[in-house]
This record gives sequence, C-alpha cells and structure tokens, in this order.
Amino acid sequence: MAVGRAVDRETLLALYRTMVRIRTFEETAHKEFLKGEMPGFLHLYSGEEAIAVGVMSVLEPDDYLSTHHRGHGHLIAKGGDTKRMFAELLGKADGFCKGKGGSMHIADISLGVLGANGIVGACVHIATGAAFACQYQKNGKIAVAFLGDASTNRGTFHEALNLASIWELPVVYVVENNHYGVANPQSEHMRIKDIADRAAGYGFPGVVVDGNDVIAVREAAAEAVDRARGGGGPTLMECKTWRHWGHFIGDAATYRDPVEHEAWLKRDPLILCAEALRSREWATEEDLEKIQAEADVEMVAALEFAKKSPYPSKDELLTDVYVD
Ligand SMILES: Cc1ncc(C[n+]2csc(CCOP(=O)(O)OP(=O)(O)O)c2C)c(N)n1
Ligand SMILES: [Mg+2]
Repeated sequence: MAVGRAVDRETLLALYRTMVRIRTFEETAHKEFLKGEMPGFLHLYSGEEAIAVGVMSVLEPDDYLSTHHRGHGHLIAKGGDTKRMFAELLGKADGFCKGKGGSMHIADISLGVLGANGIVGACVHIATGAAFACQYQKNGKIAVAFLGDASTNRGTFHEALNLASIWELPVVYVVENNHYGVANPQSEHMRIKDIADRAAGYGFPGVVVDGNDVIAVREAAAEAVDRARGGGGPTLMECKTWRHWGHFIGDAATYRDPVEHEAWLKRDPLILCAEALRSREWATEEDLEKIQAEADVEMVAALEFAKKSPYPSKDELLTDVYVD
C-alpha cells in the first residue's frame, strides 16, 4: 500500500480501509478457530492495527519486513492476499507457504515479508541481517522489524541493536508495546516505563508514539524511514497499544484490570481513525459502513476460497523444507 506522505482525504480513507480489513480478517479467523476448524494457535492483532498500517503506508513495496507471532496485520498491510492467508491458516496448498507455515510462519518474499516467527525476538535479527544486505548491495531498500514489548528483553535484541548502530544500518525497530508478555505486565518484566529509552544505550533515536493513532504512527514512521534510507541509521519506535483479546485465542486475559481494558477499548484505533475522518468531514456514516461491508464481503469470499483449497499432497511433505 503506497500512499503519499500528506494525510489528505484519500490517504486517511486508505489507512482506515486497511485497518478495517485487518480487523475483519482477525475476527473472521477468531470465529473459525472457535469452531475448531483451524489448527495451531492464533495470536490476534485486533487493537494494534494502526501500527502495521501507519508504518507500511510510508514503506516502498520492495522494502523488507519481519514480524513475530502476532503477524497477520503486517502481511495484510504490506499487500498480502487474504485468500492465500486464510488458506495458510487452514494448512492448505494455496497458502503463502503451501500450508506448511501456518499463522506464525507466514512469509511472502515477493512482498518483502521475510516471515512471521514463532521464536520471540527472532524478527529483530532477521530484519537487521536484511538491512545489512541492503546496505552491502546498495539497493536503496530498508528493513523494518515488528516486535513485542517482552521481546526487547532478549539478549539478541541488544546485540542486534548494537550492530545496527555501529554499522548505521537502514533499519527501523517497531516495538508494539501492548503492555504484556503473555500474562506478565510490563512492570514485572522490565524496570523502565518507556522502551524507547533502550535506544539511548546504542546511540540512536528512540521515540514514543501513540500506537492507536494511525496518523501519529505514520508521521513517526516517515521520519524513521527517511533516516534509514538516507544513511542515518536505525530508529526505535515504541508504539503504545493494547490487544483486544488474550495472548492467544483461549486466553481469557483475566490478569488484566477490566477498568484499564475498557479505557483502552475506547481508544480503539478504528474508532480514533473514524473520528478523524468524521471531524474533517472526509467521510459520512455511509462511507464508513460501506468500507466495513466491503471488508465483510472480502473475508467471506477469502475464507470460502481457503476452505475449497486442497491440502498439500503427501509427496510435498519435504518440498521447501531443506536446502541442498
Ligand atoms: C524465544 C522464545 N521464548 C519464549 C517464547 C514463548 N512466548 C511466545 S509469545 C511470548 C510473549 C511475547 O510477548 P511480546 O513480545 O510482548 O509480544 P505480544 O505477544 O505481547 O505481542 C512468549 C514468552 C517463544 N515463543 N520464544
Ligand atoms: Mg506484548
């Protein structure tokens, strides 16, 4: 999704549309999972859509990204086809990884998506390596890593940031701080309030961003992306946000304060973006309803396509698994 930098009517509508498509994808997957029709685990991105959409709106189509276990939104925002995504979630042959990756390992190299990843924090080193390749090849591309708050406690996160700093790599680290690592609140897994402060230890900028405000995310991302592409090195963007559901489907999230949860729900990124569109008189209620209706139609058709897709044949079992 490439749109101009200025937030005009068309741009904001495009951002809203992609957020609605991600939310509708996630809620459709949620219902399907609860019917027992989807194997594996699903970590829903609902509530965090403004981050993927805001960042992706200032990337070039062939820039790289790597993401984590909560990665559906990143692929959709980068242009991933929802039919092939549902097929992947169902383990079908038409999926992005021919059904072998599933929710946590969706990748599409043609879109620059180096993969979701079930290993917490692995996306950090993968994006850092990709950024090194971009610099080495002088191809003008950059890499972005999307990671969670808890994954910034891994040793490899610090090693990667140090190297990225020393080599001035064209990389942006986007921390999606939803304030929990599974059931552990941030206050119990680190002693600092702003994860952006960690960038100071490596001598590059760290910024705190309202992760539920797509315009704020886009503005901060534009600056970080320009710095990376212009040879200025990395940036750490900490986007404060909240997941609507538990860590994965099946986690009732009883460890969260219901009052805090309700307060965050009022700041749902879709609600904030719809308000921004209404207050500028850029969209009527009918416009917003039409966007939702289109997303509903898309996801029904995408799920239907995925259900009809065949399972991979047995002789495909080891294809694309080993490299000679
Ligand atoms: C290396 C590693 N350690 C632990 C786990 C188990 N695990 C899966 S998700 C998760 C928490 C991740 O929290 P955060 O990085 O904040 O991302 P969020 O789920 O909140 O988006 C953990 C500990 C794992 N998958 N990989
Ligand atoms: Mg988290």
